[in-house]
Amino acid sequence: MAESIKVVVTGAAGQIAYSLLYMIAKGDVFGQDQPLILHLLDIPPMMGVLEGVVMELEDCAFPLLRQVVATAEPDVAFNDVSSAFLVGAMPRKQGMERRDLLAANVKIFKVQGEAIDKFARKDVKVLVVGNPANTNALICSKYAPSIPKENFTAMTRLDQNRAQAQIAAKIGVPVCNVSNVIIWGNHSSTQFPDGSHSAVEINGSKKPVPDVLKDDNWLRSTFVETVQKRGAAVINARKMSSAMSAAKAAGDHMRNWFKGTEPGKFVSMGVVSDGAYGVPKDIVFSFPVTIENKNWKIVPNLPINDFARKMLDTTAKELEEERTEAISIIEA
Ligand code: NAX
Repeated sequence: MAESIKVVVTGAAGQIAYSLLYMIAKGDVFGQDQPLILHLLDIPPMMGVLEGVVMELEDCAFPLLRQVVATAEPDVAFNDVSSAFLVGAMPRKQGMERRDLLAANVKIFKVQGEAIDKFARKDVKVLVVGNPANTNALICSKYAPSIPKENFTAMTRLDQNRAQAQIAAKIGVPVCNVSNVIIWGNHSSTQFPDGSHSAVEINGSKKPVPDVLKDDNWLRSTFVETVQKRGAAVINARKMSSAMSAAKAAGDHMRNWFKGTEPGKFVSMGVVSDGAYGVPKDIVFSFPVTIENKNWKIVPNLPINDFARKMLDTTAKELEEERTEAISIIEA
């Protein structure tokens, strides 16, 4: 059997982590032949709850789980880790302004970036789930200059999975028959869920989704809005934000990063923009990517029509504004 790898989950006492830790420890992310040491980070007031989570992990008797380290110290949590799920973040409280939320999170992701820089493996793969995920990932990477910026990503996989499910339901096929749905931009209501390059397998043959649907209007309106507002719809119904589906998406994101994407398929990840598709550099923007040998590559040369151009520009603008605000907080 392979040597154990260390994996950290922050916000480990929270609701997403409760589902995510199960998936990781069971072998659904890094494989059934990969033993694990789990590092769980949360804040001091949550250490009691975290103790309960540790007990449950022990009681699951997972064959792959070799050790669990629960801590409130970033230096301990990030020590020697190969993979980091940054789930913990300051939630938006009533009466809190956007800037206050950003300020609280800039502080958290600065501290964690510094700890990653000092203590994590240099090839650590970082996935930021905690919101505002894209800008948090950018800040984190800025404070970890010894780690390649390609190693910092933000989660838009939940949006992708939601989009894939909407298209599958509309056509009436199993969700696994739909591929290559794209989420462009920010994990926010400005994101652009794009079904125009997606494909569907029907009776063993693959067809472009727009040709099967024959309803571009749906793809540009109802579909986009449903995916953009799906998080709010779940909160309305459940009185709590998406957790099981968010954990599943985080696992999907990291599994693809470690194990690669299937031939002919791509997935969406928030990555530091290199200027592809006319997107400004130095923002964490969700692009379609393929992954091989743990390296992601933005899918090149997809045609971008006028509608898509407008959508890409809107979400990029929001990310530039978030970056400006975050940097002004840091420099204040
Ligand atoms: P919970 O409030 O249940 O859990 C968050 C946990 O993070 C708490 O235990 C808290 O004590 C901890 N925490 C806070 N500050 C911390 C710090 N500095 N270090 C370590 N831990 C810290 O939230 P949950 O529902 O699990 O959601 C976590 C984050 O995911 C939120 O920011 C949420 O907005 C975000 N989401 C992101 C999604 C995405 O697609 N990118 C979708 C789901 C989710 O809304």
